[in-house]
Amino acid sequence: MAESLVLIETVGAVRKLTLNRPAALNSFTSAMHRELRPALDAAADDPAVRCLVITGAGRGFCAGQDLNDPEVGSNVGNVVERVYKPLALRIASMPVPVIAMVNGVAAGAGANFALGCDVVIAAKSASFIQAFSKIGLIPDCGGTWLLPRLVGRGKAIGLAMTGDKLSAEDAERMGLIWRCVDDAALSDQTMALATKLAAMPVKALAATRRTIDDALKVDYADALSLEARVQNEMGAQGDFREGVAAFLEKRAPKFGDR
Ligand code: T3D
Repeated sequence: MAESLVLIETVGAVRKLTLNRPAALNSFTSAMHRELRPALDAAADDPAVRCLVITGAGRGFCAGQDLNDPEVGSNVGNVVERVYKPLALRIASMPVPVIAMVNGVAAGAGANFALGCDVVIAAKSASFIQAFSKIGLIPDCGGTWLLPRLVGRGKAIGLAMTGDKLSAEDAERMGLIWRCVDDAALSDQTMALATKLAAMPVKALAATRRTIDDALKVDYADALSLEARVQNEMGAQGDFREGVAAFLEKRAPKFGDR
């Protein structure tokens, strides 16, 4: 039987997905997408999952679209609309925090797939490449939206036009990613953070992501109104009552909403 292109593991309340085509740096094929989408949907639908970690097998995270895939070249825009847009939106709408554990090179749609996650932790030896310009394309999988928001227009255009390799250390310095850690510490530090987030009020964490993204689209007064609306929703959740009660009773909270 062929090996799975997306390995699925569950560690406590953390679901870990590993892109698994190491010989081709885990570049995306149609077959991999056919496994990845249901794996993401299953994590979203499983109430026991409270944090998602995505990584790659071998020395790469993901080298973007597999350029050997027969679908490439036929109608690039159609692939972006049909595959990469829903993939990016799936990540952005996960009901739990999503961590990209970037173990190696992340290029093209693979880089932006990682950058669309809530927290990006990369090994020192990892790198990020907006490889699109080198083959006559523009950044996709959310790159045009994410890059200027993460690092500002100037750096975004520089990264996208040159397609230069950005080290994980520079990516952290630039504010493109959350943390760069020693290679040997990547897995432990990521899983420790995932376990910590999984024990937090994840419904509020997902609402935090959504509200920050929404606030970027409106003016200050509207952002303040948005906060009031979402806070109203959060204030009605069991997690808020539990958080306050635990604080007052001087005990650890036990959050359950999702
Ligand atoms: O139509 C549509 O679908 C549009 C959507 C586009 C979205 C995109 O993602 S466009 C961008 C696609 N990705 C790239 O252009 C990156 C191509 N890869 C590279 O530039 C380099 O591989 C890296 C800089 C990422 C890493 O370089 P290096 O020297 O560490 O590794 P390598 O030797 O180039 O790659 C190792 C193997 O992986 C190699 O195979 P081989 O020779 O050992 O059999 C290489 O061909 C393969 N590989 C790497 N990236 C891809 C790939 N095979 C197919 N597609 C890839 N994207």
